[in-house]
Amino acid sequence: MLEGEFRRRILEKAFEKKSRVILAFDEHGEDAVNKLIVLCESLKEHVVGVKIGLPTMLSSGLQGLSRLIKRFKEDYVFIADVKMADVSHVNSLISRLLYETGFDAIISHGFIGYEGGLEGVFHEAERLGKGVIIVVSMSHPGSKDFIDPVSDRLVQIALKYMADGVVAPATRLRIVEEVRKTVGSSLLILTPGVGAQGAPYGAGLSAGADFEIIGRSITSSLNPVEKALEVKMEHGRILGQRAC
Ligand code: BMP
Repeated sequence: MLEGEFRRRILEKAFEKKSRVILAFDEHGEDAVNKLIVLCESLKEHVVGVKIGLPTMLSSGLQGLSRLIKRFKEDYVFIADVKMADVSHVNSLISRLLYETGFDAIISHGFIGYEGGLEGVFHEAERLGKGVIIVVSMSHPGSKDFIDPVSDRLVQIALKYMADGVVAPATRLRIVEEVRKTVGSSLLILTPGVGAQGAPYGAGLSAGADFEIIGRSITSSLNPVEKALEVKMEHGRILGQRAC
């Protein structure tokens, strides 16, 4: 399978930094971008990607984020977490704005389906050589109501349209294991839910994920570098076991 640029870069960074950590940043307010700059400066050796959420985008605007991404684009991959779920022409506009801001990949919901929905995201991604990541299950209990019963079909959509990866929860490892069985090495699996949401560091990796998305445990820590190192050490232990 043809490896997309986003996927190639994030795996390259994982190898260089010996890290499987994607930082989730969701803070808002006047100082949010400055705080993210400080984190980006200090975590360069330990984190492969930065996933920026809507609270930050809405309070800081895309211009400030564009400058930040330009400054750190050699150090990290940047993921826009907008969990897209609109009709195609709107998805297409949002994707264009985010990709032109400098984001390397966008997270979209899969339940909107392809025709007249996801196609807007995939077309923009293809046109600009960028990445798409599809949510196939979420870390909160309510995901069992509507999303989890169709997780298998969401994974199939991600495979069919050659997404770069999927998001699946470290809080429900059976799902991560199932997704890995289905996709083999065709898609990256990114797992949120570790740390602040209760799953132990390394839980996602132990179930076969490629990366763990970690937010507040690092961003709210008094010593983010120390916390990232602690996580990295646990990841190293688990990847060592996985290799055996
Ligand atoms: P934290 O580690 O602070 O709980 O942050 C988790 C991050 O992962 C948040 O940015 C959230 O939007 C995201 N996320 C999640 O928690 N669960 C999901 O199912 C999907 C997500 O993208």
